[in-house]
Amino acid sequence: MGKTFFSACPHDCPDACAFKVDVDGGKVRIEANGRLPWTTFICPKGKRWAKRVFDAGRLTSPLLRRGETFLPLAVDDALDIWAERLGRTVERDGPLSVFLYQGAGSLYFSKRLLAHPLAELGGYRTTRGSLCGSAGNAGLRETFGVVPVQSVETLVASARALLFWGRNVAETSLHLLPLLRKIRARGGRLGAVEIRPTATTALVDRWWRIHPGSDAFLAAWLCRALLVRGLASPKWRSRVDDGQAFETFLSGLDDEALLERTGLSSGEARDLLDWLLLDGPVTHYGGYGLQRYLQGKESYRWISALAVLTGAFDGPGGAVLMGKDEMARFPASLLPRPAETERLPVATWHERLEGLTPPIGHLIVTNANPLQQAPDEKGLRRAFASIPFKVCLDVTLTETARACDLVLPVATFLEEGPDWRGSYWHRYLLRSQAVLDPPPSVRPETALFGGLARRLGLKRDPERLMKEMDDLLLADESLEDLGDGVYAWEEPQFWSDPEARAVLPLFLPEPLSPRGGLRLVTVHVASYINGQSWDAPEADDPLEARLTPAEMDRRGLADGDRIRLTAQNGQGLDVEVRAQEGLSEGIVVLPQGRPGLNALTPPLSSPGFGAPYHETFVSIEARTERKGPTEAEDRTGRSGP
Ligand SMILES: Nc1nc2c(c(=O)[nH]1)N[C@H]1C(S)=C(S)[C@@H](COP(=O)(O)OP(=O)(O)OC[C@H]3O[C@@H](n4cnc5c(=O)[nH]c(N)nc54)[C@H](O)[C@@H]3O)O[C@H]1N2
Ligand SMILES: Nc1nc2c(c(=O)[nH]1)N[C@H]1C(S)=C(S)[C@@H](COP(=O)(O)OP(=O)(O)OC[C@H]3O[C@@H](n4cnc5c(=O)[nH]c(N)nc54)[C@H](O)[C@@H]3O)O[C@H]1N2
Ligand SMILES: [Mo]
Repeated sequence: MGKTFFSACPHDCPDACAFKVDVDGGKVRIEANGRLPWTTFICPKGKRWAKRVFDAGRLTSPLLRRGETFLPLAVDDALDIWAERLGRTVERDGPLSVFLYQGAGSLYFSKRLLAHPLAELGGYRTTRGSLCGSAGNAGLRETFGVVPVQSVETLVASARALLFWGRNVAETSLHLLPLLRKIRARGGRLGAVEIRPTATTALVDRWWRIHPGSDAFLAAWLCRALLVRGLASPKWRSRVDDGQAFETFLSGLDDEALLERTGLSSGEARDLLDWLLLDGPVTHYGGYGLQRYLQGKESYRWISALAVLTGAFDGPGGAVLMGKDEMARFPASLLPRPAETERLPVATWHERLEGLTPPIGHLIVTNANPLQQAPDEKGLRRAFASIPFKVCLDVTLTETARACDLVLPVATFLEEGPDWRGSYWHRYLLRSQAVLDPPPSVRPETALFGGLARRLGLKRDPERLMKEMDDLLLADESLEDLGDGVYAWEEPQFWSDPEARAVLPLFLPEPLSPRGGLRLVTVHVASYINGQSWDAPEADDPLEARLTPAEMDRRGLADGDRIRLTAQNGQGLDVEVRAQEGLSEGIVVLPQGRPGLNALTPPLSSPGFGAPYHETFVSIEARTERKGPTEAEDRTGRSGP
């Protein structure tokens, strides 16, 4: 007889789906748990977890580096070594000699508990900002004081128009698609501002193609047009701090110069203006791609200003949104409170190692694969090599794990619990149960950090704290138990708050100047999440780059040709090339999340501590004669170590 459990997709995906997991004789099936109304189906990458837990590519034993190879060892021995090395480093150089690097591998709440042993030791160094949305969030916070929240329910019930600013929901937020059909069915309209045709531009009514990084200029042109024509929301002035200064700034701008930066003709821009003004409230639905530039924060400030002028404060359905804090209901009493921390920018921390006192002697990487997902692979490898002891906790032997001294396999969410997660899209919380036992030499991550804590004589044990967290959340009266592990929360809404206000921008960013070569734009794709591409259907396919047909002609390239991309840092990557109509000029597009790609991206930190991946420039060279690449290099499209 099979058994049914309730769980949740662990992915860093806005949809945060509720899972119903059936286990029968060791066979696992993952289905939609419709108690969460937006979980209408489970996508292939969520379903893959049912196989992934049994995949041969999974780590099943701790590994200790011995020269160029790894030796398997028992969990207890691995924890002894970890505790001994960590204890010795802290004793010699103090707590800040430990660096904790945590990524977005799993969004379960228990991941927040892992730092407790380090906090109890006195503190640690860690990253500041994220590889993901911190530039855009900084722009929203500067404008509104917070990252504004609009519920899915309000969007679906009240928005008359949705304008996607680069947000490619048809690949990256599939559970929104049925809701878009609902919005359309009641007469709502969909539009997009993009730099290339996407699955999302294919489904909206209208889309406008702009130059990369030019959203702020388009938004400024639209703001100016609204004010000059007297068509801005009549109430906007009462919700901003210095409307006069904003108007004065806009009155000094030149329409033609603004539009030139965007690549739109004045006719196209006026079409967009008319479209925004057709009727009813507009939600500006911002993406992550448009803030992966040095001025990503400013793009969000200007889209925010436009949202205020198009009536975001006027009534339900008007808004600007991007994401929100999926950890909002994590019990504050369980946050690690280290006496000391030092945060270094997530995209450039490794460049600062040399000057640090105390030096970093011990690196812990968990839920992250920076050697694949963070910029400047080569620089990071150099930094890793300079750190005496490095521990990586993961499900598979990633690029990052391979560069560490000790690798600890972790249990998956199906093998650990009860645990909880929230969403950066909807307002539900999900409680997951353990469904399976982990493989014999694999432990839940909280147990590994708990084992570390016990060996160091510490009291804050993450495994015990996870139980405390479960008790606190079960007793939380602000959560409504809907059954089957789904809890609803009446999340405070920003736009309907009468106190909510905005501070509008008073300058425009410098226009992006091309720095020679093509701008490399990397995008998220439907079939896998972030860097977790190892078991995706296309894992063995060559990486495919997209160029405009004109660019292909200029270079004498045909679909399927092999080319080498060489970045300004001298690093190269071999890919296949294919023409795509409708791409913005001067760019080459690749899917993110594949090994070797971030060898090309420079270590830059953008205002708000984001990672401006799209400030990467490459030259192209045809590789008709392929000499010498090994079969493995061939398959992954990698160009070298
Ligand atoms: N299936 C799947 N879902 C995911 C993810 C995944 O990897 N796979 N990742 C999750 C995570 S962590 C994130 S952060 C989100 C990302 O979600 P999205 O923001 O939807 O995805 P991106 O591909 O980063 O960027 C979206 C679009 O921005 C466009 N773009 C690039 N530059 C500009 C610009 O200057 N202006 C404008 N207007 N558009 C521009 C790109 O062409 C791209 O189509 O998706 C989440 N959901
Ligand atoms: N060039 C380029 N690079 C990008 C992007 C881009 O658009 N272009 N997008 C960026 C974005 S938006 C993001 S969010 C980052 C994501 O990059 P990361 O934060 O590194 O996230 P992932 O690659 O999803 O997952 C990291 C690792 O976590 C592991 N993992 C899964 N579950 C667990 C667990 O329970 N415990 C532990 N210890 N490990 C687990 C996975 O196996 C995986 O190896 O990538 C960024 N990198
Ligand atoms: Mo992300």
